[in-house]
Amino acid sequence: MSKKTIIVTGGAGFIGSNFVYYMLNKYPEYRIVCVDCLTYAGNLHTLNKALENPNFRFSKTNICDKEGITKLFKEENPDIVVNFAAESHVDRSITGPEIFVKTNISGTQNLMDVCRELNIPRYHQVSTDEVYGDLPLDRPDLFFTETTPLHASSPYSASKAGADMLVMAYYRTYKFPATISRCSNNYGPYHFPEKLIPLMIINALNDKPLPVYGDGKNVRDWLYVEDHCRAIDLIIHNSKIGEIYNVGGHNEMSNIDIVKLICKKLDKPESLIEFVEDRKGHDRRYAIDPTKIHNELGWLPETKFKDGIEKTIEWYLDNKTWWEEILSGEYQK
Ligand code: NAD
Ligand code: TDX
Repeated sequence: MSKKTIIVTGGAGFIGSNFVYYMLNKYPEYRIVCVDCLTYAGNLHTLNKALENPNFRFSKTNICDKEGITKLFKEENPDIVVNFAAESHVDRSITGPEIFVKTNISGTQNLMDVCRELNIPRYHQVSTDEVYGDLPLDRPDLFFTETTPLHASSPYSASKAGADMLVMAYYRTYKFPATISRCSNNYGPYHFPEKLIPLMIINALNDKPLPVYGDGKNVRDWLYVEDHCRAIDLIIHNSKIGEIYNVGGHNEMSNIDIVKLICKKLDKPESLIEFVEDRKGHDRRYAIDPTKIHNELGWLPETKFKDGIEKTIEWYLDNKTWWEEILSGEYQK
């Protein structure tokens, strides 16, 4: 494998940091450059081990900053740019959509424009299954495929769908060398404690209420984060440009079942569960058909949910300082 330089935007967040570690470990000869402006969701402590690696560089830069991104990309001359940087929390997009449009759409446009100007050979957009909207609970036969029409429900998913449209428009108009992956819900280490699984683990450990939205019957298709990283690795190395891949492991679970499972694993009473007001526009069910990435690139998930959730709970038990510093706000200093 020849030596490559890969720029990973959003690498101080949940999936981006897992991807940084995955790539440093799998390709010790590669140079991995993380670009992240460290919003509330970015945590430099997450990258502590990577920062010890001479093949890793961190740059605190905003993906919307054209000058900053151009300067960095000129210095690094990357072979591939993988864009994870985004505002990612649906609830925050409901109370404040503006930053979602700015980062997720304009940021993507800015990155692609710089890549075009500098003739960077490859760009990958990390998207989400939420761009397809939702599926009814009473039609378990339905799944999202890559040709399912975009039908976003929240300002977050609309901003991700807008970015996807721009990426495909750049591919068609300029032959921009891009690919897109649309993954289902991830879980695993370094997941920010505003999202369902880490929030429930941490609240349960602290004997605090476990807020379940609505009736708790909404279904998500959960994938261990490392399986997502492997899918992106396969796409950036083996896929043609202009392709879109759905990524998901056929692991549908209702929110209430996940929360009950976490209570059981931590030996906490289900009486901690509190049903609270539903999320506005709450998507009912997500379910991915991953046939294309399996047939074309040989991808299959490797971590079963029962093992992944145990590893994840163990990680939160072993890394209390990581999340306690987030709860106290210390991590931003
Ligand atoms: P995250 O919120 O944990 O991390 C986002 C990172 O991006 C943070 O480090 C943040 O500081 C950085 N960032 C935000 N705005 C930036 C900007 N303007 N410039 C530079 N950096 C910026 O998100 P995540 O859960 O790791 O998601 C990563 C990507 O994967 C997102 O694009 C998201 O839409 C997508 N995705 C997430 C999931 C999931 O289950 N979490 C599933 C499918 C797709
Ligand atoms: O306190 C909560 N209680 C609750 O019932 C929270 C935070 C969530 N929920 C529900 C809402 C969802 O049905 O749990 C489910 C999962 O919620 P989130 O963790 O906020 O994830 P979701 O909205 O499904 O979006 C995630 O997956 C797709 C990521 O945050 C997105 O970035 C990704 O694109």
